[in-house]
Amino acid sequence: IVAQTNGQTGPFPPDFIWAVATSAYQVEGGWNANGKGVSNWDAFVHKPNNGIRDHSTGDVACDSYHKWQTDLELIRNLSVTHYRFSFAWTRLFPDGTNKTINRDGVDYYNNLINGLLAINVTPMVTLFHWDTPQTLEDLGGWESPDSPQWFYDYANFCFKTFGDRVKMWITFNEPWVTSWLGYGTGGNAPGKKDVCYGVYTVTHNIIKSHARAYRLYDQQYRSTQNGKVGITFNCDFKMAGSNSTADIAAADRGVQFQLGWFAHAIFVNGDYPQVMKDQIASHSKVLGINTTRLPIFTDEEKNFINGSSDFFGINAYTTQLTFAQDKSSLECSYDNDQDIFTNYSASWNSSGSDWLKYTPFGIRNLLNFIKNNFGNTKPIIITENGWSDRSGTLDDSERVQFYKDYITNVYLAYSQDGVNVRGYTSWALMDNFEWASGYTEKFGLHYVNFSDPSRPRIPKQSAFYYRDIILNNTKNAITNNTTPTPSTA
Ligand code: GBH
Repeated sequence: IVAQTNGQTGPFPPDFIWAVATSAYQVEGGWNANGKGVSNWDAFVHKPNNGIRDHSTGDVACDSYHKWQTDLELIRNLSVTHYRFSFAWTRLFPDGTNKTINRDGVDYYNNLINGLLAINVTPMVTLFHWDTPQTLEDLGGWESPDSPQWFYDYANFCFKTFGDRVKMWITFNEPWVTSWLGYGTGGNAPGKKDVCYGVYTVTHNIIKSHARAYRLYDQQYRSTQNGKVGITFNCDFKMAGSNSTADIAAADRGVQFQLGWFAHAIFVNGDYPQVMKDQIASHSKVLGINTTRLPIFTDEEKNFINGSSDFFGINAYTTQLTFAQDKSSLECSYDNDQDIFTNYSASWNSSGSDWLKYTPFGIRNLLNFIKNNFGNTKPIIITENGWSDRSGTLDDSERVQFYKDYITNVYLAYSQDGVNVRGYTSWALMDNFEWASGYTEKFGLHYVNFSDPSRPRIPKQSAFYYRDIILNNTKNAITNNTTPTPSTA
């Protein structure tokens, strides 16, 4: 039996997934290289007054379009079992549809996938990480009833072309962000603002799109390709601001509105959480709105959606204190429909991002919430977890502490609470384009010099630390085949 380094971060089960992640728009660059079409993010960053903090773009980003071989080196040095990355829809279908296939894009992803397999790293591919083809955005994007068909055609091509080697698919990354920030507040591309109706329409279409891709895989690919298809959500854990019944209910409601909005239909019964139906109906009534803002699934759609995922992907970062607050007299909005107020405890340390506070207990609570509300039979995979600073320092002892404390809490959820958590993913492989924050917030295990045209990458202290955690766990997995004794510190 190999001794554990600290007795807290493992051992996890032998087949535990240890991954590191990126997404296409955030790292690739090559925004118009060799036949790639324009995405909503390409369009958004090139518009004046788009609100991007440092006025930057992802035109070049980490230049992974050209430097994928260097990325493979970094990935190999980390000793991860899986690499999570996304396809840029417009690199494969320049106009968003299967009318034109961009060979260069197919070659690019083939090279990356084959390169990963050659170093014994399993590709985990996200089909959609927020970069909608602009041609489709112009037709209404995810507000269009045609969007499930667009996504079906795209997923079909990807399964057919890459599915002989890609065995793990994530349909959507954080659809809440697409709905709420893309079509609600407008802080993200495409920058639309419809907090009362649009956000609910978008989520409805995304859930249908996901289910269509899943059923397609079931019917046409699973028997020969034998892979898994899932979806990844984000949720800021909501901790009751006091032990009053009202605040406890408010915290629960907040998680149902953020996570249950998507997960309830897919993992529970094909439909939205009852608390959302009730809240939206009562707010609409007060506002004098007679139409159903929360769209309705037919029974056929419910059956089609229910159970349409092989695993539960979750991106977990932070926690919010949550209080009950009657907002029924305020403007019509998904935000106000919840009747909650959230903030952060002053005792939680700050990161380089306003929304991200140091709350390691929250990841354990969130995993338990998933277990108790969305089922514990399918594997739960943490598909992102990470910490930002503004400096990008190589001496990132804060990030090292973050990984230690968060992974410890994942381990406690697994070993003490019986949560079926089967994988953990660090965000991110390297510093990259952090959406509306541009390059000002850095999450990387590797530093990237964005003023150097060759975009050199340098490992931070956290890269070595994460590798050690992985190696200790995989060593344990190989040499220790007894049931792990949970360690309570
Ligand atoms: C993930 O989002 C993304 O998947 C990834 O692309 C990103 O780089 C990474 O995390 C780090 O942020 O201030 O109102 O605009 C994490 C969940 C949800 C966190 C949206 C930031 C913005 C809140 N994100 N949120 S707001």
